Amino acid sequence: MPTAPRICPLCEATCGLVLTLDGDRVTGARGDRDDVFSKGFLCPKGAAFPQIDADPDRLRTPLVREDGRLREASWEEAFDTIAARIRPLIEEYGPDTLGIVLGNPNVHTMAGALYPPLLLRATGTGNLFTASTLDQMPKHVSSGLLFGDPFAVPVPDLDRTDHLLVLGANPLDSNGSLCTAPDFPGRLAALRRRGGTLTVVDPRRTRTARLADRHLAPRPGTDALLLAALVHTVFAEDLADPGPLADRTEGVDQVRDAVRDFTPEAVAPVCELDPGTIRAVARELAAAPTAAVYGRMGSSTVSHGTLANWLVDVLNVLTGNLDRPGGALFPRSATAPAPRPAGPGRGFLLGRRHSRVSGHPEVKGEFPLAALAEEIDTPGADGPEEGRIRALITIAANPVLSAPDGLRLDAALAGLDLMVCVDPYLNETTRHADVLLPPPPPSRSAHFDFAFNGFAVRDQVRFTPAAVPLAPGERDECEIHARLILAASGMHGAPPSSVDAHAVDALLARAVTQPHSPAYGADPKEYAAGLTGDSGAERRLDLMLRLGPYGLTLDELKAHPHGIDLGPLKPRLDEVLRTRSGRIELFPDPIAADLPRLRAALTAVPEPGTLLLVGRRHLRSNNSWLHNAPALNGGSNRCTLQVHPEDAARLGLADGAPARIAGAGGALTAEVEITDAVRAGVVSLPHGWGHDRPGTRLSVAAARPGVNVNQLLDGTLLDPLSGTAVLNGFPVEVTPLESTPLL
Ligand SMILES: Nc1nc2c(c(=O)[nH]1)N[C@H]1C(S)=C(S)[C@@H](COP(=O)(O)OP(=O)(O)OC[C@H]3O[C@@H](n4cnc5c(=O)[nH]c(N)nc54)[C@H](O)[C@@H]3O)O[C@H]1N2
Ligand SMILES: Nc1nc2c(c(=O)[nH]1)N[C@H]1C(S)=C(S)[C@@H](COP(=O)(O)OP(=O)(O)OC[C@H]3O[C@@H](n4cnc5c(=O)[nH]c(N)nc54)[C@H](O)[C@@H]3O)O[C@H]1N2
Ligand code: SF4
Ligand SMILES: [Mo]
Repeated sequence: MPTAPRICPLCEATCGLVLTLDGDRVTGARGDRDDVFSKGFLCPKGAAFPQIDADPDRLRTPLVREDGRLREASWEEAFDTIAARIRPLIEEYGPDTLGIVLGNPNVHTMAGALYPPLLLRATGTGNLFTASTLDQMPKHVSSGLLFGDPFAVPVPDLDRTDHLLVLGANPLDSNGSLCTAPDFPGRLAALRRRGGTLTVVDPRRTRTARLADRHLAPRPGTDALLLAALVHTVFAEDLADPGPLADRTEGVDQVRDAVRDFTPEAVAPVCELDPGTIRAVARELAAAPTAAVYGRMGSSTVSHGTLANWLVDVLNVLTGNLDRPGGALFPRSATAPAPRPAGPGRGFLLGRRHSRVSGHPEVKGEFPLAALAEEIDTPGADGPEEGRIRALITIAANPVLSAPDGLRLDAALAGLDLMVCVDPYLNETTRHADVLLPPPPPSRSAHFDFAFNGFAVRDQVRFTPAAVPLAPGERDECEIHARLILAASGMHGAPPSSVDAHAVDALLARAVTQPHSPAYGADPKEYAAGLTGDSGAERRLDLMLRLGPYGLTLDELKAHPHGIDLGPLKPRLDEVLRTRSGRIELFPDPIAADLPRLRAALTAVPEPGTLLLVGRRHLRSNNSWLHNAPALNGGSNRCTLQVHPEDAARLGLADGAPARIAGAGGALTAEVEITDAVRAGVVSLPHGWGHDRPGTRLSVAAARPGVNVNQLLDGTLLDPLSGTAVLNGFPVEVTPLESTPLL
């Protein structure tokens, strides 16, 4: 049987797969033992690639709404419809009448990396919403403020560290996030084998926590307090030792003053942890030869998410572990711009604009996804509805399930003048589309990880071409995006390649004037003529590789089908820092301004009996869109409410029986699963479920729909600095269903 390599696009680990092919069909997938990074690792999702790829519910042709119903259409009809309907709206109401929503799989496709920035520029809209405000935006804000670059995210040096402190992440099930590491379980096992220490902070005893030397189970939403107490202890016990970072950091003394009140004793009753244990964790961290502090979803999608993310790196700096081997380092991606000379940069600004309805500050050019519904359904106060969203483009996004209060968003989407979706499925969100543009299955697309190479625990670079040619009638997702840009910007009918040519020209025009660029002084036309690649997207990749820090070319990548290893992470703070001072700004003003809120949390001890809900991920799932693969939907991958035995007894909940869960945004019914894997006072329900809406085409998922946890939220709970929704640690009431009067 012929085989073809394909980087797995199903999570951030980016494992190399070997696909077995029977003609144009993918019949098998195994881990690629020759892959320079993943070395044969594979998880159940990767093994299910053939089923996911061949899902009969995937859309094969565009759909266009006619007389209220979606019907199959040609690509020409689809783009003609978009062009005819979007421009008049933009011309009448201005560019902000177009909203753009970018979902998670954009970081897993070449199209999603290369085209959405061009779409934004070409349409001029300021109404951008992405999954980042349901996820890692606090990290971007923290990095922007500390280092001057929101994408400068330090990554734990997993393979060399002596001590790893993990907060709010469960890489044994998620396979890692903002820490791209194929075979995370193996890498953690290796840490233990070489005598290293693993500490996990999580209100659930996760599979990751079970591996740990020490597991702390705090009350959800209190990581920032715990971290502040760790920082406090480091100062109080004279353990701070930033080493060479001392000369390159400002604000250390202000941080010391700022955390003075956050003693282990002060935070302990709120975190519900023992102060002695907090001190011990701080001492171990400081004493370790090298250590890395790493926080993810559970310390990000909480009400002090930005402060928690900031404190994570404050600890990395104070213990001297930032930018040193074994600590937390900045990966050097092959497509990042070649490093410019060290020195001050432009810094990072928040709140340059505010959202129309609630006045949320812009962050990285985005508004909170939790505020999308109100931006659509709230009429202008007086006169013209300037900036109200009447047309929406969603790309690889399912916010009806992934964002708070899906029912309100559902209704808002139904009231749009125009909705265009780029998505392979007719699902809870895309069922509202007027035009639905389906990309081909992943086996038919080339793959390059623009995003994840920048978060990888080892520098490496890999490209896999499409394993199977496009079927008749299919269009590459890059071409779909290019034609969408043309249709939305008044250029309908121009060749899609013109979008790429324009992008190449724009990038080169800048590069040839920059003395640090490999293209400095070159003739842009000649340089562009030398680019190789089978498509406009590939030529753009080739250009980025050539202009990148390793001076690679796409041809070199193609000559190495299992990738090129570029070595372990290296210190490179000088290349990264872009703050105005040219130093690490450890105590930035927006952080200082948010600290009183954290201080107030010191006295916010909850009422006895309060239940806080947290999420959980299952190895055989991925957000909202993999429940349609029979191999993944079943067994222990179920939408149950996990409840601690003490809470179950107190509330009269029985294992396997239905319970009513009520939150600020609504109520749900889910089956109770009694387990001491959640701590008392905490219940857990996974996200991405709720596949029972009419008008979708997800036959497997609809048979076991589950419920949408995000319906418990009303969209008002946010981390104010980053606009990120609080998805973990929000209050709910749980009652046995039998005792609830039927409405
Ligand atoms: N309560 C709660 N809510 C959460 C979370 C949580 O932990 N708890 N997690 C949050 C996080 S971290 C995230 S990232 C978001 C994710 O939120 P979303 O990005 O909105 O959700 P996904 O389920 O990833 O949906 C992705 C969409 O992309 C489509 N898709 C899949 N492959 C492709 C492709 O190749 N091309 C295109 N164009 N489309 C594709 C799918 O059909 C689906 O419609 O959810 C968030 N929501
Ligand atoms: N199998 C699978 N893999 C995935 C995904 C998936 O849906 N399924 N989604 C992908 C995406 S988009 C992302 S962003 C990543 C996310 O990757 P991770 O961040 O590793 O994912 P989670 O499993 O949500 O881990 C969050 C943990 O935080 C805990 N937690 C909740 N509240 C708190 C708190 O207040 N404090 C602390 N310390 N912990 C808390 C939860 O119990 C949970 O175990 O996973 C990616 N990989
Ligand atoms: S760990 Fe992630 S990238 Fe690797 S096979 Fe599984 S889903 Fe794919
Ligand atoms: Mo995510």
